[in-house]
Amino acid sequence: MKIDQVEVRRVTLPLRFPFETSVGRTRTKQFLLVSASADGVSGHAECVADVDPFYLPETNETAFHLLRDFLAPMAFALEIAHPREVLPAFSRVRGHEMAKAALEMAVYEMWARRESVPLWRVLGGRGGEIQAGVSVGLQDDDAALLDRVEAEAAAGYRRVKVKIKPGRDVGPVAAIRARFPRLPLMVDANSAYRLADADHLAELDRFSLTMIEQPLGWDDVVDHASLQRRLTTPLCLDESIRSGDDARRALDLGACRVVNVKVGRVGGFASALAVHDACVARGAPVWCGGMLESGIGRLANVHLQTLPGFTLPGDTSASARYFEEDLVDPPVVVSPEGTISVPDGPGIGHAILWPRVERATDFRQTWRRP
Ligand code: OSB
Ligand code: MG
Repeated sequence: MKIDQVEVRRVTLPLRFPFETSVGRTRTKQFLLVSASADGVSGHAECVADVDPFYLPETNETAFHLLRDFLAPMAFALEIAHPREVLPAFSRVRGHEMAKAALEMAVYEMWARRESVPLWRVLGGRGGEIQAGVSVGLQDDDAALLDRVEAEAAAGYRRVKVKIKPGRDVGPVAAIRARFPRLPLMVDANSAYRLADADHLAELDRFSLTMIEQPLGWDDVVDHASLQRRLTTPLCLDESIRSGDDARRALDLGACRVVNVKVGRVGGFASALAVHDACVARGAPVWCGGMLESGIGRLANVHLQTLPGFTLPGDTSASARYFEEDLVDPPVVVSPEGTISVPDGPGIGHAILWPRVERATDFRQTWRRP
């Protein structure tokens, strides 16, 4: 198979509630929607880059540049026997995992549609359902935080993650624990601490958290290994893991005991599968993170989580937590038992609402194979 056409749109969706982390506050979701076509069949994927480079270095602008000037031309030159060949073909480009992933995932999705199978089948997963968790942003005060946690636990989510940052950590976590003694609970710092904060972070050990996600530098594993030796709570790495090799090195170094995988952060499905396999080989749990995706990216995450190493609930929650109107029909829903059912239709398995995508698109470019 040869790719005939790549199309990139810039899509803007209002978020129902602002989402705040230690690196900033997001009010609207803006992302690139990438479509790849061959022989009249198109596949679609969402790029997880943001308008700013505050979570990781890429932005929508850098991703667009990489797609137009490097990745689409490389993809057009390929004769593809399986979508797993796409990411290795981008290896000359260093970094830019989010841009690579968007195109690679679009080819995977197109492949599934060509074969008329659900994406999970191409990835080696299974049908059925997955467990849903939820990520709660920084709130104005502890009362608002407790209300949110209560609402999410009541909605059925199997574990709750809350964002922390210096000055908003031990106090809020103690308040949640006092009210919900048995709730599976974890925290995510998005790199807001230094190794010098180790004694302070060790105060979190008394709350039976399932893990502490990415407390230290976004590109660090060495300090995380030092910190892990001083904590009983498992560390989980997000930002620091951008390939299967990164996961192997981090686990072997003792920098974490759990890994968060985001397909977009690691360069695509082939790399996410490598992260998954590195974790399974070491007996480390892996779970799927989220990037406030629309239904298109959200469903890709649902399919990935059917692989056997995903033993923990991830950050994949219901569309309605984020968007008044999602781009897929039906939207992603979570059962009262905290599960999401895995679609069995071709590709991501839910219809894309193209009229809505059109209304949300303010910029588009199409490139054809020369
Ligand atoms: O660190 O996991 C993160 C959202 C945007 C950027 C980074 C992160 C997050 C989340 C939200 O935690 C996960 C979601 O609900 O999609
Ligand atoms: Mg995180």
